[in-house]
Amino acid sequence: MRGGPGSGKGTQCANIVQNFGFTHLSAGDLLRAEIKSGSENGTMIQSMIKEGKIVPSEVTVKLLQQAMQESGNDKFLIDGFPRNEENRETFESVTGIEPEFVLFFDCPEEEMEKRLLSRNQGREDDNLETIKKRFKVYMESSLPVVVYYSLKDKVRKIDAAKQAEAVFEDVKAIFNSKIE
Ligand code: UP5
Ligand code: MG
Repeated sequence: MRGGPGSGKGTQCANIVQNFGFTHLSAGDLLRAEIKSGSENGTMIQSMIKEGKIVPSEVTVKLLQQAMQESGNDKFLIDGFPRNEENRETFESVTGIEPEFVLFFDCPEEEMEKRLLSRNQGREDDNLETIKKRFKVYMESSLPVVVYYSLKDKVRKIDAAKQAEAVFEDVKAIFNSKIE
């Protein structure tokens, strides 16, 4: 699943998990847990997130692989990853897994900015300065991954600017058409 910062990925993943039995893996959540755990990479990850930069692929892919193994499930909803071409290439070559399809949450920047500034969950990257950096990295590095998957006809675009309930109706329709 891809979509800009604050487009509602986490919110809709929670809905999808409840209805369709996937394991939700948020790369961002895994990285934030790694900071909290006090691991040796924690300080590096923390400063990358604060700058809105993309953490090196090997770190993120390892965390995703671990979480996949620990889950005991074989259906995954990967949220907020891959964020650049290098992420994608590393994940696909290390795991041998390609996504069945990619949900793309399309939302105007001003709406995402408004949501992030009122989220109030104490995230160190939810301040205007970092948000602007996240948007820039998203446009420059993450959108090309969406283009890559579009060319493989794997992208399902969702209008993520609507209210959360309406967005979920559209998400459900896509999953229902996939899981027959
Ligand atoms: N909200 C949600 N849906 C709404 C709707 N339809 N209408 C109105 N409000 C809505 O939602 C954000 C807020 O909006 C919430 O308050 C929600 O209630 C409300 P949320 O569902 O949290 O949006 P989400 O798209 O998940 O936003 P998030 O901020 O998590 O997206 P990011 O992609 O920026 O964050 P992520 O955690 O994925 O990554 C953070 C950082 O980690 C990155 O910037 C990067 O530095 C690092 N990172 C990597 O380096 N590599 C990775 O692979 C992943 C992350
Ligand atoms: Mg999120």
